[in-house]
Amino acid sequence: MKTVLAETSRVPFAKQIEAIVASSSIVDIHTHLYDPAFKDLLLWGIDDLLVYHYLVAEAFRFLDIPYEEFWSLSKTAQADLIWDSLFLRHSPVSEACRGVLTTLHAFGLDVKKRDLPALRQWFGLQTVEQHVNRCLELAGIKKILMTNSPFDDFERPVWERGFERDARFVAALRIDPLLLSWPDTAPKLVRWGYQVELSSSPQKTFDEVCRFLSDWTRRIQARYVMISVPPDFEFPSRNIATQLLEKAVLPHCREHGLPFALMFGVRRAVNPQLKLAGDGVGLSNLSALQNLCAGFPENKFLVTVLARENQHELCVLARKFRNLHIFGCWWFTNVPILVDEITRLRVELLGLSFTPQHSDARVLDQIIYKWQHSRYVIAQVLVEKYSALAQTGWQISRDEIERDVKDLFGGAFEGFCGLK
Ligand code: RAT
Ligand code: ZN
Repeated sequence: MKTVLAETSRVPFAKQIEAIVASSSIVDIHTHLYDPAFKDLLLWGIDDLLVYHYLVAEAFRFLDIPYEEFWSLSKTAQADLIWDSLFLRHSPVSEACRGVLTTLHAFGLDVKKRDLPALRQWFGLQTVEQHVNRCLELAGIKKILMTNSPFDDFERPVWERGFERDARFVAALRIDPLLLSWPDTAPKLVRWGYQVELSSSPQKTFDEVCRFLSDWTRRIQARYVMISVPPDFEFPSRNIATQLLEKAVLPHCREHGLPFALMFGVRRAVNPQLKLAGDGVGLSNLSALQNLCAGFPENKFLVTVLARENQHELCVLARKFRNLHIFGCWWFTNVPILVDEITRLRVELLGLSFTPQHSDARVLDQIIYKWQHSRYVIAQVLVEKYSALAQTGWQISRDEIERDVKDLFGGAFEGFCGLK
Protein backbone atom coordinates (compact mmCIF):
# COMPACT_ATOMS: atom_id res chain seq x y z
CA MET A 1 0.00 0.00 0.00
CA LYS A 2 1.37 3.38 -0.96
CA THR A 3 1.39 5.99 1.78
CA VAL A 4 0.46 9.33 0.31
CA LEU A 5 2.27 12.16 2.01
CA ALA A 6 -0.19 14.95 2.49
CA GLU A 7 0.71 18.57 2.69
CA THR A 8 -1.76 19.09 5.55
CA SER A 9 0.84 20.73 7.66
CA ARG A 10 4.21 21.68 6.20
CA VAL A 11 6.23 20.56 9.17
CA PRO A 12 5.50 16.79 9.27
CA PHE A 13 5.66 16.72 5.45
CA ALA A 14 9.10 18.36 5.54
CA LYS A 15 10.23 16.06 8.33
CA GLN A 16 9.38 12.97 6.28
CA ILE A 17 11.27 14.23 3.25
CA GLU A 18 14.25 15.17 5.41
CA ALA A 19 14.19 11.71 7.00
CA ILE A 20 14.21 10.02 3.59
CA VAL A 21 17.08 12.19 2.36
CA ALA A 22 18.99 11.62 5.59
CA SER A 23 18.68 7.85 5.41
CA SER A 24 19.05 7.06 1.69
CA SER A 25 22.32 5.39 0.84
CA ILE A 26 24.72 7.05 -1.54
CA VAL A 27 27.08 6.25 -4.38
CA ASP A 28 29.82 8.88 -4.02
CA ILE A 29 30.80 9.29 -7.64
CA HIS A 30 34.04 11.26 -7.32
CA THR A 31 36.53 11.11 -4.46
CA HIS A 32 40.27 10.94 -3.94
CA LEU A 33 39.98 8.05 -1.50
CA TYR A 34 41.58 4.65 -1.96
CA ASP A 35 40.71 1.03 -1.35
CA PRO A 36 42.25 0.21 2.07
CA ALA A 37 44.63 -2.17 0.26
CA PHE A 38 46.52 0.97 -0.82
CA LYS A 39 47.56 1.35 2.85
CA ASP A 40 49.05 4.82 3.46
CA LEU A 41 47.46 6.29 0.33
CA LEU A 42 44.11 6.12 2.11
CA LEU A 43 44.27 9.20 4.34
CA TRP A 44 42.29 9.37 7.56
CA GLY A 45 42.39 10.84 11.06
CA ILE A 46 42.68 14.24 12.68
CA ASP A 47 46.03 15.34 11.27
CA ASP A 48 45.03 14.55 7.70
CA LEU A 49 41.74 16.33 8.30
CA LEU A 50 43.61 19.43 9.47
CA VAL A 51 46.19 19.54 6.69
CA TYR A 52 43.51 19.20 3.97
CA HIS A 53 44.51 21.60 1.21
CA TYR A 54 41.26 23.57 1.57
CA LEU A 55 42.38 24.40 5.14
CA VAL A 56 45.99 25.06 4.17
CA ALA A 57 44.79 27.79 1.80
CA GLU A 58 42.66 29.32 4.56
CA ALA A 59 45.41 29.11 7.19
CA PHE A 60 47.85 31.03 4.98
CA ARG A 61 45.44 33.98 5.11
CA PHE A 62 46.56 34.30 8.76
CA LEU A 63 50.04 32.75 8.87
CA ASP A 64 53.03 34.91 8.19
CA ILE A 65 55.74 32.26 8.03
CA PRO A 66 57.41 31.62 4.66
CA TYR A 67 55.75 28.91 2.57
CA GLU A 68 58.88 26.75 2.57
CA GLU A 69 59.02 26.82 6.34
CA PHE A 70 55.48 25.47 6.56
CA TRP A 71 56.21 22.70 4.05
CA SER A 72 59.36 21.70 5.90
CA LEU A 73 57.36 20.93 9.06
CA SER A 74 56.08 17.47 9.96
CA LYS A 75 52.41 16.73 9.29
CA THR A 76 51.71 17.01 13.03
CA ALA A 77 53.39 20.40 13.27
CA GLN A 78 51.48 21.66 10.21
CA ALA A 79 48.25 20.42 11.76
CA ASP A 80 49.14 22.19 15.04
CA LEU A 81 49.61 25.48 13.19
CA ILE A 82 46.34 25.12 11.28
CA TRP A 83 44.44 24.19 14.42
CA ASP A 84 45.90 27.19 16.21
CA SER A 85 45.23 29.73 13.47
CA LEU A 86 41.88 28.50 12.14
CA PHE A 87 40.22 27.01 15.23
CA LEU A 88 41.71 28.78 18.25
CA ARG A 89 42.75 32.26 17.17
CA HIS A 90 39.64 32.72 15.01
CA SER A 91 36.29 30.96 14.98
CA PRO A 92 36.09 28.02 12.54
CA VAL A 93 33.12 29.27 10.55
CA SER A 94 34.32 28.49 7.01
CA GLU A 95 32.78 25.43 5.35
CA ALA A 96 36.02 23.41 5.47
CA CYS A 97 36.60 24.26 9.17
CA ARG A 98 33.01 23.55 10.11
CA GLY A 99 33.40 20.24 8.30
CA VAL A 100 36.13 19.10 10.69
CA LEU A 101 33.86 19.82 13.66
CA THR A 102 30.83 18.13 12.06
CA THR A 103 32.98 15.05 11.54
CA LEU A 104 34.39 14.98 15.08
CA HIS A 105 30.93 15.50 16.52
CA ALA A 106 29.58 12.61 14.45
CA PHE A 107 32.24 10.39 16.04
CA GLY A 108 30.86 11.40 19.43
CA LEU A 109 33.95 13.49 20.28
CA ASP A 110 33.54 16.57 22.43
CA VAL A 111 34.67 19.49 20.27
CA LYS A 112 34.11 22.11 22.93
CA LYS A 113 37.13 20.83 24.85
CA ARG A 114 39.32 22.05 21.95
CA ASP A 115 41.80 19.38 23.00
CA LEU A 116 43.89 18.41 19.99
CA PRO A 117 46.13 15.91 21.87
CA ALA A 118 43.02 14.10 23.15
CA LEU A 119 41.62 13.96 19.62
CA ARG A 120 44.90 12.51 18.38
CA GLN A 121 44.77 9.95 21.12
CA TRP A 122 41.27 8.85 20.11
CA PHE A 123 42.22 8.46 16.46
CA GLY A 124 45.35 6.58 17.52
CA LEU A 125 43.15 3.89 19.02
CA GLN A 126 41.21 3.20 15.80
CA THR A 127 42.10 0.56 13.24
CA VAL A 128 41.72 1.33 9.55
CA GLU A 129 39.21 -1.48 9.02
CA GLN A 130 36.94 -0.25 11.83
CA HIS A 131 37.36 3.31 10.74
CA VAL A 132 36.42 2.63 7.12
CA ASN A 133 33.28 0.83 8.27
CA ARG A 134 32.39 3.56 10.72
CA CYS A 135 32.90 6.41 8.24
CA LEU A 136 30.91 4.70 5.49
CA GLU A 137 28.13 3.96 7.93
CA LEU A 138 27.99 7.46 9.40
CA ALA A 139 28.06 8.99 5.92
CA GLY A 140 25.43 6.53 4.63
CA ILE A 141 27.58 5.53 1.65
CA LYS A 142 27.41 2.20 -0.11
CA LYS A 143 29.96 2.79 -2.86
CA ILE A 144 32.92 5.12 -3.32
CA LEU A 145 34.36 5.96 -6.71
CA MET A 146 38.10 6.54 -6.50
CA THR A 147 40.32 8.65 -8.76
CA ASN A 148 42.95 6.29 -10.14
CA SER A 149 45.90 7.54 -12.08
CA PRO A 150 48.36 5.22 -13.82
CA PHE A 151 50.62 8.29 -13.89
CA ASP A 152 50.84 8.37 -10.11
CA ASP A 153 54.09 6.76 -9.04
CA PHE A 154 52.71 5.71 -5.65
CA GLU A 155 49.50 4.26 -6.97
CA ARG A 156 50.69 2.52 -10.16
CA PRO A 157 52.83 -0.19 -8.51
CA VAL A 158 49.95 -1.23 -6.26
CA TRP A 159 47.73 -1.93 -9.28
CA GLU A 160 50.60 -3.65 -11.06
CA ARG A 161 51.21 -5.96 -8.10
CA GLY A 162 47.48 -6.65 -7.75
CA PHE A 163 45.47 -7.00 -4.55
CA GLU A 164 42.13 -8.22 -3.33
CA ARG A 165 39.55 -5.53 -4.02
CA ASP A 166 37.16 -4.11 -1.46
CA ALA A 167 33.88 -4.08 -3.41
CA ARG A 168 32.89 -0.75 -1.83
CA PHE A 169 35.75 1.05 -3.59
CA VAL A 170 35.23 1.33 -7.34
CA ALA A 171 37.80 2.68 -9.81
CA ALA A 172 37.73 5.60 -12.24
CA LEU A 173 40.61 6.10 -14.67
CA ARG A 174 42.17 9.57 -14.43
CA ILE A 175 44.15 10.65 -17.47
CA ASP A 176 44.98 14.39 -17.17
CA PRO A 177 48.67 14.03 -18.11
CA LEU A 178 47.81 12.08 -21.26
CA LEU A 179 45.82 14.93 -22.79
CA LEU A 180 47.29 17.96 -21.05
CA SER A 181 51.02 17.20 -21.03
CA TRP A 182 51.66 14.86 -23.93
CA PRO A 183 55.38 15.80 -24.35
CA ASP A 184 56.09 14.52 -20.81
CA THR A 185 53.69 11.61 -21.05
CA ALA A 186 54.72 10.08 -24.38
CA PRO A 187 58.20 9.04 -23.15
CA LYS A 188 56.57 7.41 -20.12
CA LEU A 189 54.27 5.38 -22.34
CA VAL A 190 57.30 4.29 -24.34
CA ARG A 191 59.04 3.19 -21.11
CA TRP A 192 55.95 1.18 -20.22
CA GLY A 193 56.01 -0.67 -23.53
CA TYR A 194 53.64 1.36 -25.73
CA GLN A 195 55.07 2.39 -29.09
CA VAL A 196 53.95 5.98 -29.34
CA GLU A 197 55.62 8.55 -31.53
CA LEU A 198 53.45 11.10 -33.25
CA SER A 199 55.89 12.39 -35.80
CA SER A 200 56.38 9.27 -37.89
CA SER A 201 53.25 7.15 -37.54
CA PRO A 202 50.30 8.90 -35.93
CA GLN A 203 47.76 6.09 -36.38
CA LYS A 204 50.04 3.60 -34.68
CA THR A 205 50.41 6.05 -31.80
CA PHE A 206 46.66 6.41 -31.36
CA ASP A 207 46.26 2.63 -31.45
CA GLU A 208 48.92 2.33 -28.79
CA VAL A 209 47.23 4.95 -26.61
CA CYS A 210 44.02 2.92 -26.97
CA ARG A 211 45.91 -0.19 -25.93
CA PHE A 212 47.27 1.65 -22.88
CA LEU A 213 43.76 2.83 -21.95
CA SER A 214 42.32 -0.65 -22.43
CA ASP A 215 45.02 -2.28 -20.32
CA TRP A 216 44.37 0.13 -17.47
CA THR A 217 40.59 0.02 -17.83
CA ARG A 218 40.72 -3.74 -17.45
CA ARG A 219 43.34 -3.76 -14.76
CA ILE A 220 41.45 -1.42 -12.46
CA GLN A 221 37.94 -2.21 -13.75
CA ALA A 222 37.29 1.46 -14.38
CA ARG A 223 33.71 2.73 -14.37
CA TYR A 224 34.56 5.88 -16.26
CA VAL A 225 37.53 7.78 -17.68
CA MET A 226 38.12 11.28 -16.38
CA ILE A 227 40.04 14.52 -16.75
CA SER A 228 39.98 18.04 -15.35
CA VAL A 229 40.58 20.82 -17.84
CA PRO A 230 41.62 24.48 -17.57
CA PRO A 231 39.30 27.38 -18.46
CA ASP A 232 40.99 27.84 -21.85
CA PHE A 233 40.31 24.24 -22.94
CA GLU A 234 38.94 24.15 -26.46
CA PHE A 235 37.50 21.44 -28.63
CA PRO A 236 38.19 21.11 -31.45
CA SER A 237 41.55 22.80 -31.43
CA ARG A 238 44.77 22.42 -33.30
CA ASN A 239 46.60 20.90 -30.38
CA ILE A 240 47.39 17.31 -29.70
CA ALA A 241 44.70 16.96 -27.01
CA THR A 242 42.01 17.18 -29.69
CA GLN A 243 43.60 14.45 -31.77
CA LEU A 244 44.16 12.21 -28.76
CA LEU A 245 40.55 12.71 -27.73
CA GLU A 246 39.10 12.06 -31.17
CA LYS A 247 41.33 9.19 -32.11
CA ALA A 248 42.03 7.41 -28.85
CA VAL A 249 40.10 8.46 -25.75
CA LEU A 250 36.59 8.77 -27.19
CA PRO A 251 36.84 5.59 -29.32
CA HIS A 252 38.15 3.79 -26.22
CA CYS A 253 35.18 5.00 -24.15
CA ARG A 254 32.74 3.92 -26.87
CA GLU A 255 34.31 0.52 -27.18
CA HIS A 256 34.16 -0.13 -23.45
CA GLY A 257 30.81 1.60 -22.93
CA LEU A 258 32.37 4.04 -20.46
CA PRO A 259 31.41 7.67 -19.85
CA PHE A 260 34.10 10.29 -20.22
CA ALA A 261 34.08 12.69 -17.27
CA LEU A 262 35.20 16.26 -17.81
CA MET A 263 35.70 18.71 -14.97
CA PHE A 264 35.89 22.21 -16.43
CA GLY A 265 37.45 25.36 -15.07
CA VAL A 266 40.46 24.63 -12.87
CA ARG A 267 43.40 26.99 -13.20
CA ARG A 268 46.27 24.90 -11.90
CA ALA A 269 49.06 26.40 -9.78
CA VAL A 270 47.80 29.99 -9.56
CA ASN A 271 50.05 30.14 -6.52
CA PRO A 272 52.51 27.25 -6.84
CA GLN A 273 53.94 27.96 -3.39
CA LEU A 274 50.72 26.65 -1.90
CA LYS A 275 51.24 23.32 -3.71
CA LEU A 276 47.93 21.37 -3.85
CA ALA A 277 46.18 24.36 -2.27
CA GLY A 278 47.38 26.69 -5.01
CA ASP A 279 44.83 25.98 -7.76
CA GLY A 280 42.19 28.52 -8.77
CA VAL A 281 39.12 28.85 -10.93
CA GLY A 282 38.29 30.47 -14.25
CA LEU A 283 35.31 30.80 -16.54
CA SER A 284 35.21 28.06 -19.19
CA ASN A 285 34.04 28.32 -22.75
CA LEU A 286 31.46 25.53 -22.80
CA SER A 287 31.35 25.52 -26.59
CA ALA A 288 33.98 22.82 -26.23
CA LEU A 289 31.47 20.69 -24.37
CA GLN A 290 28.70 21.48 -26.83
CA ASN A 291 30.97 20.38 -29.68
CA LEU A 292 31.83 17.15 -27.90
CA CYS A 293 28.21 16.29 -27.08
CA ALA A 294 27.02 17.14 -30.58
CA GLY A 295 29.95 15.62 -32.42
CA PHE A 296 30.04 12.35 -30.49
CA PRO A 297 26.46 11.28 -29.78
CA GLU A 298 27.63 7.73 -29.13
CA ASN A 299 29.82 8.92 -26.27
CA LYS A 300 28.53 9.73 -22.80
CA PHE A 301 29.85 12.77 -20.95
CA LEU A 302 29.80 13.24 -17.20
CA VAL A 303 30.43 16.88 -16.45
CA THR A 304 30.91 19.32 -13.61
CA VAL A 305 32.05 22.95 -13.83
CA LEU A 306 33.99 24.92 -11.25
CA ALA A 307 32.87 28.46 -12.07
CA ARG A 308 29.56 29.58 -10.63
CA GLU A 309 28.99 31.58 -13.82
CA ASN A 310 29.16 28.42 -15.96
CA GLN A 311 26.42 26.58 -14.06
CA HIS A 312 23.42 27.91 -15.95
CA GLU A 313 24.87 27.27 -19.39
CA LEU A 314 25.78 23.74 -18.30
CA CYS A 315 22.16 23.05 -17.34
CA VAL A 316 20.95 24.37 -20.67
CA LEU A 317 23.40 22.12 -22.50
CA ALA A 318 22.11 19.13 -20.55
CA ARG A 319 18.61 19.98 -21.80
CA LYS A 320 19.94 19.72 -25.35
CA PHE A 321 22.08 16.62 -25.09
CA ARG A 322 20.98 13.40 -23.45
CA ASN A 323 24.53 12.09 -23.64
CA LEU A 324 25.44 14.69 -21.00
CA HIS A 325 25.02 13.98 -17.30
CA ILE A 326 25.77 16.76 -14.84
CA PHE A 327 27.27 15.97 -11.47
CA GLY A 328 28.40 17.54 -8.24
CA CYS A 329 29.07 20.94 -6.76
CA TRP A 330 32.79 20.78 -7.21
CA TRP A 331 35.47 22.11 -4.84
CA PHE A 332 34.95 25.90 -4.48
CA THR A 333 31.25 25.46 -5.28
CA ASN A 334 30.86 22.93 -2.44
CA VAL A 335 29.70 25.59 0.02
CA PRO A 336 26.10 25.64 1.25
CA ILE A 337 25.16 28.88 -0.47
CA LEU A 338 26.20 27.52 -3.87
CA VAL A 339 25.03 23.94 -3.33
CA ASP A 340 21.62 25.42 -2.60
CA GLU A 341 21.63 27.71 -5.63
CA ILE A 342 23.08 25.17 -8.06
CA THR A 343 20.82 22.33 -6.91
CA ARG A 344 17.74 24.53 -7.29
CA LEU A 345 18.86 25.62 -10.73
CA ARG A 346 19.39 22.02 -11.81
CA VAL A 347 16.10 20.74 -10.42
CA GLU A 348 14.22 23.59 -12.04
CA LEU A 349 15.84 23.04 -15.42
CA LEU A 350 16.39 19.28 -15.45
CA GLY A 351 14.03 17.70 -12.97
CA LEU A 352 15.81 14.75 -11.40
CA SER A 353 18.10 13.67 -14.24
CA PHE A 354 21.40 14.69 -12.68
CA THR A 355 23.63 13.85 -9.71
CA PRO A 356 23.61 16.80 -7.32
CA GLN A 357 26.72 16.00 -5.36
CA HIS A 358 29.95 14.08 -4.97
CA SER A 359 32.22 14.50 -1.97
CA ASP A 360 35.67 14.95 -3.55
CA ALA A 361 36.91 13.68 -0.18
CA ARG A 362 40.66 13.27 0.10
CA VAL A 363 40.50 12.14 3.71
CA LEU A 364 38.16 9.29 4.52
CA ASP A 365 36.53 11.02 7.51
CA GLN A 366 35.48 13.93 5.25
CA ILE A 367 32.74 11.86 3.65
CA ILE A 368 30.83 12.35 6.90
CA TYR A 369 30.66 16.12 6.83
CA LYS A 370 30.54 16.54 3.10
CA TRP A 371 27.46 14.35 2.92
CA GLN A 372 25.82 15.54 6.09
CA HIS A 373 26.05 19.15 4.90
CA SER A 374 24.93 18.34 1.35
CA ARG A 375 22.07 16.11 2.44
CA TYR A 376 20.73 18.97 4.51
CA VAL A 377 20.73 21.45 1.61
CA ILE A 378 19.37 18.94 -0.91
CA ALA A 379 16.54 18.05 1.49
CA GLN A 380 15.56 21.72 1.82
CA VAL A 381 15.38 22.08 -1.95
CA LEU A 382 13.23 18.95 -2.24
CA VAL A 383 10.91 20.05 0.55
CA GLU A 384 10.31 23.27 -1.32
CA LYS A 385 9.79 21.56 -4.66
CA TYR A 386 7.45 18.83 -3.36
CA SER A 387 5.53 21.46 -1.38
CA ALA A 388 5.03 23.46 -4.55
CA LEU A 389 3.62 20.34 -6.23
CA ALA A 390 1.31 19.74 -3.28
CA GLN A 391 -0.07 23.25 -3.74
CA THR A 392 -1.45 22.11 -7.11
CA GLY A 393 -3.21 19.11 -5.59
CA TRP A 394 -0.57 16.64 -6.86
CA GLN A 395 -0.07 13.85 -4.36
CA ILE A 396 3.18 12.12 -3.84
CA SER A 397 3.85 8.83 -2.09
CA ARG A 398 6.71 7.93 0.21
CA ASP A 399 7.83 5.34 -2.36
CA GLU A 400 8.02 8.01 -5.02
CA ILE A 401 10.13 10.28 -2.86
CA GLU A 402 12.41 7.38 -2.02
CA ARG A 403 12.71 6.60 -5.74
CA ASP A 404 13.60 10.21 -6.56
CA VAL A 405 16.19 10.48 -3.81
CA LYS A 406 17.74 7.18 -4.85
CA ASP A 407 18.15 8.61 -8.34
CA LEU A 408 19.79 11.76 -7.02
CA PHE A 409 22.16 9.79 -4.81
CA GLY A 410 23.62 7.50 -7.46
CA GLY A 411 20.72 5.87 -9.28
CA ALA A 412 20.64 8.40 -12.13
CA PHE A 413 24.43 8.13 -12.45
CA GLU A 414 24.30 4.34 -12.63
CA GLY A 415 21.47 4.51 -15.15
CA PHE A 416 23.50 6.91 -17.28
CA CYS A 417 26.52 4.60 -17.10
CA GLY A 418 24.27 1.73 -18.21
CA LEU A 419 24.70 -0.10 -14.92
CA LYS A 420 21.04 -0.60 -14.15
O1 RAT B 1 38.79 19.12 -4.69
C1 RAT B 1 39.98 18.80 -4.71
O2 RAT B 1 40.49 18.15 -3.81
C2 RAT B 1 40.87 19.28 -5.83
O3 RAT B 1 42.16 19.31 -5.39
C3 RAT B 1 40.96 18.46 -7.06
O4 RAT B 1 41.45 17.20 -6.75
C4 RAT B 1 39.81 18.24 -7.91
O5 RAT B 1 38.73 17.75 -7.22
C5 RAT B 1 40.16 17.30 -9.03
O6 RAT B 1 39.68 16.17 -9.06
O7 RAT B 1 40.93 17.74 -9.90
ZN1 ZN C 1 38.57 15.76 -7.34
